[in-house]
Amino acid sequence: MNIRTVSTTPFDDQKPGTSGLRKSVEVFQQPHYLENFIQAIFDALEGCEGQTIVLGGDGRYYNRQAIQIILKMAAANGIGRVLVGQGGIMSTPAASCIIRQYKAFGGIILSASHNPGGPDGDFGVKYNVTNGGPAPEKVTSAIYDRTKEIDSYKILETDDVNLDKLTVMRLGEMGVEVIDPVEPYARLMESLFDFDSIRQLVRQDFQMCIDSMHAVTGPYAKNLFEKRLGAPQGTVQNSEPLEDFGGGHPDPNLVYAHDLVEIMFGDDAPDFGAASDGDGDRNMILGNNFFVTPSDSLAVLTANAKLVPGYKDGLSGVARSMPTSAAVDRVAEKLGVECYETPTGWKFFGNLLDADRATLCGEESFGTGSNHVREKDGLWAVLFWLNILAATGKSVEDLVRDHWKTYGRNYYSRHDYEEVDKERANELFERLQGMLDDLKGNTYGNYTVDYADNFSYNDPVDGSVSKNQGIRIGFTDGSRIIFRLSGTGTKGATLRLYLESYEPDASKHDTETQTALEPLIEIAQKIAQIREYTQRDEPTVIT
Ligand code: G16
Repeated sequence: MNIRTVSTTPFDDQKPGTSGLRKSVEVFQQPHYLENFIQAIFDALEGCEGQTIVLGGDGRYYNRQAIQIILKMAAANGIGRVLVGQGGIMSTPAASCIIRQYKAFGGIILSASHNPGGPDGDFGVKYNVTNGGPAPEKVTSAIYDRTKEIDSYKILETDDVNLDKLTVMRLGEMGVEVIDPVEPYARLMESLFDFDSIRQLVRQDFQMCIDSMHAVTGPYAKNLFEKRLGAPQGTVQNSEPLEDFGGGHPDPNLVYAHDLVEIMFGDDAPDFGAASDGDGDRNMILGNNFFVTPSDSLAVLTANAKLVPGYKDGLSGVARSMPTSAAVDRVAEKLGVECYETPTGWKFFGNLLDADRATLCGEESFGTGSNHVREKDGLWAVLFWLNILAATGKSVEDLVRDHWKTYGRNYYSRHDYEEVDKERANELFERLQGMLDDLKGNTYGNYTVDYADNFSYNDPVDGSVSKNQGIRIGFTDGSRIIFRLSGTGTKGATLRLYLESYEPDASKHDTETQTALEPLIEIAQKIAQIREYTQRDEPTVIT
C-alpha cells in the first residue's frame, strides 16, 4: 500500500458558510485546495479511524474527480469503509437517510446546492455527522481551525474506483461499497406516506408535473412518481442529472424554475407541480395557477400532518428559521405544541429533532423536512403534499385558501440583491446595527416599531449561543422586516430582505403579495437606504 504524504500550505478562505464550503469550481480546482479541506475534516474528527462514512454528491461538474480524490484520502487516513453512491450520485436527504440507516460515523456530500454548476459554476463540500445532519458549529469551527494550520495531507496512490457498477471492493485496507443511492431513500418514503391513496389519486383525472431541473432528484423522482406511484412517463421533466444542470440555475423558485412555472401558470395547467434544487433538499410547490410560499407550505403540512401515516400520532413540536413567516406559529398554538425560532441554516434544527422537541421544520428558503432524516427534504415535501391532497380531495389552492380562512394570511416575500459590493453591504449592516437602539417606538405611516434587534439564538438543548443572525425590525401589528447577508453566495455579497405582514380578514386575502407588502418595502428602503448601498434600483430575485 503506497500512502503518499504531500506537503501543502493553508488557504485563508476555507471557512464553511451556512451549508459547508462553497466556492467556484475554479477555486476548488487549485492544486491542494480540495485536499486541504478534506484532510482538515479527517484531522478534526476524533475517532474516525476504522469507521464507516457515506460519500456522494449532486452530480455537478467536478463531482466524479472529487470523489476519487476523497476515496483515496479516506483510505490513506484509516477510514474503515466508504459507502459511495452509484455514479457518485446521492441527494442530500438520501445521504442523511443512508448515514442513519447504516449507522455511519458521518458523510461527505459534494454539492453547492442551488448554485449553478459547470466549469464556470460552483462546487461545495459539506460534512454531516452521525445523526445524518449538517455538522454543528463546533465541528465546522474545528475543521476551519485545522485548515488554518495544515501542512500536509495523505493520499493513497492507486487506480480510480469504477463508480458506475454496484460493487464491494477494497482500496488499500479500506472497504468501498458502491451502493444504489435511491432504494434506501425510496423505502423510507414508503414507510411514511400512504402510497396506495396517492397511487389512486394519480390514476384519477389528476395531472402533475415534477421538475428535477437536470439535477440530482431525477432518478429519485422517476423511481418514486413514475415507477412506484404509477404516474405517466414524462411526469418528471428535466430528469437527467447533468454536470452543468443544462445551463440552468437549479433553484426551485418562481424565477429559476421557469420551465415549470410556464406550465403551471399556462392554459390547461396540471393540478400539481413541484421542483427541487441541485442536491434535492429544497422544494417548490405549485397548484394550477397558484404558488405556495414555503412558509405557508410548512404551516399547511403542520395543520394536516395527522392525515399522513408517518405523522398521524401527532407532532412533538415545530421549528422554523427566524426569517420564515410566523404562519406555522399560529398552527402550533392551535395544536398546543411548541414552535421554535432558529437562525437560518438547517444545522440549527438538529438538536431539536434529536431531542424530540420538534417533528417538522421549515425555512422560507424552500426547505421543509422532519425527523425522518436530519436534512430538509424536497421530495418528502412533495409526497407530503400529495398525501394531503389525496386524503382531502381538495386542490392545492383550496387547501391553502381554507388554511388562510382558519388562521389568517401571512403575506410574505423575500427580495434578494445578489452580487453586491461586499464592503458596501457590510457598511449597510453596520449603519443599521448602529440605529437599532433608536428605532423602537418610531412610526412610519401606519406602522410603529415594536422592537429592533440583531437576532441571537440560545439553543435550548445544548445551551450554545449563536449571535448576529440577522437584523429584525418588528412592528406592533406583528409585521416584520428582516435583513440578512446570505451565507451561501460565492460572488460579492447577497443582501436578503424578508418582508411579512399578517392579515386576519379573509375578505382581504386576494391582494397581490407585492402590493400587500408595498408599505413595508418602502419602510425598508427608507430605514436601510438599500438603493444607495447596493447601487441597485430593484432586487435581483423576488420570491
Ligand atoms: C442552505 C441552508 C439553509 C439556508 C439556505 C439559505 O440551503 O441549508 O438552511 O436556509 O442555505 O442560506 P443563506 O440565506 O445564508 O444563503 P442549501 O439548500 O443551499 O443547502
